[in-house]
Amino acid sequence: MKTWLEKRAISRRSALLGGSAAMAAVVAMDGATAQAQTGTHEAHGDHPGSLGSRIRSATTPAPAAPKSGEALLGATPAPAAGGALPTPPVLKVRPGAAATLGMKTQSVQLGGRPARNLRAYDNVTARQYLMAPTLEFGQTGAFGVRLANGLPRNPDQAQPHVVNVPSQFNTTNLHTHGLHVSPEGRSDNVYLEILPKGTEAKYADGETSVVGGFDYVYALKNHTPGTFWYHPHRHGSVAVQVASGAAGALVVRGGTGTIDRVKGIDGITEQVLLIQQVMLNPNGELPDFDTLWNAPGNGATAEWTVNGTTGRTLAMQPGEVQRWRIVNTGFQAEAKFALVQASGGAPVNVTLIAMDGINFSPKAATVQAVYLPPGGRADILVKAPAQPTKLLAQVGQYVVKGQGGPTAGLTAGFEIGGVWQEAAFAGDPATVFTVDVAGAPKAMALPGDPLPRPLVPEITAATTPDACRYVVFGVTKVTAPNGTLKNDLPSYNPAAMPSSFKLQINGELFCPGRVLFQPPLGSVDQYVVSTPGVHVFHIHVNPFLVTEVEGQPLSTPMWRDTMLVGPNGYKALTKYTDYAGTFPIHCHILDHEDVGMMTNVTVVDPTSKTRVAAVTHGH
Ligand SMILES: [Cu+2]
Repeated sequence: MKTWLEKRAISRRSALLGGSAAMAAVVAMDGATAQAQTGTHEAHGDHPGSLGSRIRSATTPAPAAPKSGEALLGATPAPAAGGALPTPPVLKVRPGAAATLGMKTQSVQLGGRPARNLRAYDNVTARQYLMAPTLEFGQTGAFGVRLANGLPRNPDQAQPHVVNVPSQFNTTNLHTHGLHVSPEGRSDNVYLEILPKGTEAKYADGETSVVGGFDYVYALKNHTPGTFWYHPHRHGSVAVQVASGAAGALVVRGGTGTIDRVKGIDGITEQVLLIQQVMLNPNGELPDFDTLWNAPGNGATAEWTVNGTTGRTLAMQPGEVQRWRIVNTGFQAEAKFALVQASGGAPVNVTLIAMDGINFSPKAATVQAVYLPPGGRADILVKAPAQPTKLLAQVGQYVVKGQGGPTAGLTAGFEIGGVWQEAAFAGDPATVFTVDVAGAPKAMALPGDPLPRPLVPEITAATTPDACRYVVFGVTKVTAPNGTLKNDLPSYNPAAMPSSFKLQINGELFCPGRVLFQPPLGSVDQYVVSTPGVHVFHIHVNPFLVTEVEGQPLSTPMWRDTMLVGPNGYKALTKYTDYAGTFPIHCHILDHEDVGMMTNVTVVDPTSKTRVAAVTHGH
């Protein structure tokens, strides 16, 4: 019987590619002149009237797709091996303006192999790399994103859509993961569906689904600055699209008094690092859910890439400090990210200043690695050694407690009893890029204490919650033909779903119209999260303050919005501020979410006549 780790382990090819072969390529290309394409594009309010009105009706013309053509394999020069690590282009959005994101079919060279017909965001100037642009917002204002769905029409559009059975993989929408914004209307409303351009209007109901494109607008109010991200969240096609690389960073840039203006952080070089886990069949494609669910038995594999590449080089000067914004955009696997000496493999300490976009305060943490569930982010300050050298950036799954070894896993990345918890890689990690420390010394200092407090609710581990919410992620065990219980997940069989097996929260599959909790606006809840397996808890709109992991109180409680959960679970506090409305909580192993491991929470405004704004238009 396969263990959970074996079931979910990504291809061991990644370790091979990250090992001697990739290193040989790096050495061979040392000093080469290959340049990463980067760029900054300011979005201007060219269609201000189209934002802020009610949801587009089915008959309203969709916004035009970006003019640039589709990137087909061979249509653009294949990127050279080696060379500089590319950086996602930046779409800086001004208050009142909108950026355009095009969802398209794209074929690119991904790390060491061709990837064909991926569903991914148009990557603007850097289109030969699979990396979505970075959206940059300010702390306050209405920031627009015009999403254009340029994917082909769904072949199964006319077929009945059964909830929790993945289908219609070309229908999309947009989630701003981690942003504290309204979950309703044109904001972070993941119950909307954006059908492919050209879909017959009869399939759009004008209230929860539209054809071709949609103008989102996100009203931020003194938002905490940090590293967030965006990705599709249309129930049933989330995993297929995110596993295609449809995911980009979303940076909220802070002003005076915030972490971004601290001496030693303000103005230093930043790198967005999108950790990717793109699942491809032997033909280099990800056509459907079956491909990723039945991997690797069906021949589909995923390799770790960063910004669409492997084996690239990031240049730093001796003594230089850079800020790296790391996003685990993988659809499924937790990732440990670490820097080690190329010679000897000794760990290199880094300074962790934020998790899930919320900065540490008053102190940063000195750590050997960061531990990111799918959907998690870390901001680290990397100080290059004083002498020229080479460092390796490694990514891999890590040993999870109870799932492959005695080393702590679910506690990794937290401070317990005054000790920062680390965990070993599970197997050989992939070397995703090399840091080449060379050139003139650049004496830069790390920031001192205290770091300013993040702009989050003023609650602490001592805050008394108004209610306690139990959330249990569970898999219904399936009776095998011989009558014994199977612990592993059965093969995905659309014809037998959803009755054959159930990935559930509190014993229930996702039901669009059902609301699990109805907390009042402004109240504080304690979440007690657990599972007999291993899953990933994510709440939209409001982050949570983790106070206790596996029965052990944290030395310093930590704000998160996405977190691995295991048998002994954890406790966290959240306060529902600013925004009433309905949003999901779900497992961020996205194939789990697509088959039903999701439920709804409605934050009720006691002053409103509408007691429960339940979602009534499910699909
Ligand atoms: Cu799960």
